[in-house]
Parts: sequence; structure tokens; C-alpha cells
Amino acid sequence: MGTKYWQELLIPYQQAVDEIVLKFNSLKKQYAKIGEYSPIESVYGRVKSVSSILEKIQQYGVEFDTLEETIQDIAGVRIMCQFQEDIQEVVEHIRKRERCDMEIIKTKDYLTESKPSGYKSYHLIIRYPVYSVAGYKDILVEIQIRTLAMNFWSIIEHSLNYKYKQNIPSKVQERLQNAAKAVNEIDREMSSIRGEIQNAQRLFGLKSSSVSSILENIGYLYKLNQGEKAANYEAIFDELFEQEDIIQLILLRKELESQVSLIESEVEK
Ligand code: 0O2
Repeated sequence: MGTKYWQELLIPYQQAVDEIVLKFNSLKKQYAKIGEYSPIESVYGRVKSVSSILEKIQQYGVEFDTLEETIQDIAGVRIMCQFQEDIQEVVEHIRKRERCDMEIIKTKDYLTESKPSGYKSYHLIIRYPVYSVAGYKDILVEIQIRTLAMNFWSIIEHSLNYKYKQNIPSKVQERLQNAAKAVNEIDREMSSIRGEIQNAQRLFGLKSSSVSSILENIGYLYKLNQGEKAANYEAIFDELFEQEDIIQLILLRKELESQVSLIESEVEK
């Protein structure tokens, strides 16, 4: 099979990966916009390299004309979460998209029972419709969902497999299994203070969006020739910001927003 065959075969896979990564990143941004905690921390996507596909074909004796059904992770998306509990939330979200764009056709739960290596993650194989230059095609995509800590372990372990080709020395394997237990412990500990951490993150998000809105509206007041009012609000803002008084900053944001819409409606008259 020549370069052209692979290039053409992989075009819709790349498109599927790009679209899905964009969709999950957009969800993350929406959570931030409404000041809610996002179960998605980060998203990463890749199309399997031709060399890895060829290795799998060899390893499993896959026929070329069935490779797209047999190798189900040619398109791969990885979603990282801060807490174990977030993983289920992301899975539920994907389930709800069933009739929209992502049909789940297989799940693999390596959370309830990790792999013998110590690997933990939740995998979904979804069917995803793509419209590319070649027309319509349903693409299989593997979505891996795991915590940041699980991801850290998995990346290190995966890179060792490149060196040892599945034959990691037993001493190293043992160490990796110990590290997997430690990762488990970290995730458990983090879960126990999840509420506390989420509150702190929400507060930070609220402060950040309030500051942006206040500064934007002060600038707008200047543009509306309301220099005196704007300077007055600027002084109040400086004081509250220095005092780190988040509640008063939120109230100032609300006041400025209603002031601006009042002035706007007067200007329109
Ligand atoms: P890459 O480079 O990520 O593409 P198979 O699909 O043949 O590997 P299986 O069991 O049907 O095997 O699928 P499974 O278990 O869902 O594995 C698919 C992917 O999960 C792997 O793809 C890895 O990314 C990841 N994975 C599974 N087991 C382990 C493990 O023990 N350690 C690590 N670090 N990752 C694992 P690839 O093709 O192996 O690699």
C-alpha cells in the first residue's frame, strides 16, 4: 500500500479527531463562561501513525479490507479530568450525545479493574459521522478518559514499552505497579477534598470573569463620554481589587452592568 493510499485513508480520521477535540474544548470554555466547574481538564487527539497501524496489522494478522473495523483506535481522543468522579460525568455527557453525533458502540472499564500492568482509564469506542472531501463516512474513534494522575503514569509506562517492546523487566514492572498504587492513592486523596478544591476554583473563576467585565464596562463608559463616572468606578475597583474583596467585586460588576445598559437605553432614545 502506497503513501497515497494511507494519506487518503487517514484524511477523515484526522478530521474526526480535530472536530471532537474542538467540541470538547468548546464545552470546557462554556463551563468557564457560566462560572461552573468543568469535568474536562484538557483534551488531546491524534491519528495513529502508519507505522503503528502496520505493527497492529502484523500483530493481529488483520486483512487490509477489514482494518478500519478491526483497528478501532486509528482515531484517538484523550480527555483528562482532575478527579475520578469527573470521568463518569464525561461518560454521561457522551451518552447524551448518542442521537446527536457520538454513538457509543463499546466501553472498556479499566477503572473498576485496572489492567495487569496497573493501567487505569475508561475507554469508549464511538461511531462518529464525518463529511470530508471524499464525502460522508462513519469513523470509529477511541475516547480514553482518565485523571491527570492516571495520565502521568500511563505516559511514562507507554514510553517504556517503546524501549522494551512489551518485555519490561519484572523489576521495572513491579516498580510501575507500585507507582500505579501511589497514583490511585493520590486520586483518592484528591477526591476527598474535591468539594474544597472546586469551591476555590469557582471563586477564582468568578473573580476573573468579574474583573474582565468591570474593566470592559469602565472602558465602555469612557467611550460613552461618561468620564467622571468611569473614573469613580475605576477608583472603587482599584480599592476592592487591592483588598481582594470578591463579593464586593461581584456586586460592582452587577452595578456597572446595569449602569451601562441604563446609559445605553438613554442614548438610544
Ligand atoms: P497507542 O500508541 O496509544 O495507540 P489494543 O487495541 O490491541 O492495544 P485492546 O486491549 O483491544 O488492545 O485495547 P485497549 O486495551 O483498549 O488499548 C488501547 C489503547 O489503550 C492502547 O493503544 C493504549 O493507548 C492504551 N493502553 C491499553 N493498555 C495499556 C497499558 O497497559 N499501558 C498504557 N500505557 N496504555 C495502555 P496502543 O495501540 O497500545 O498504543
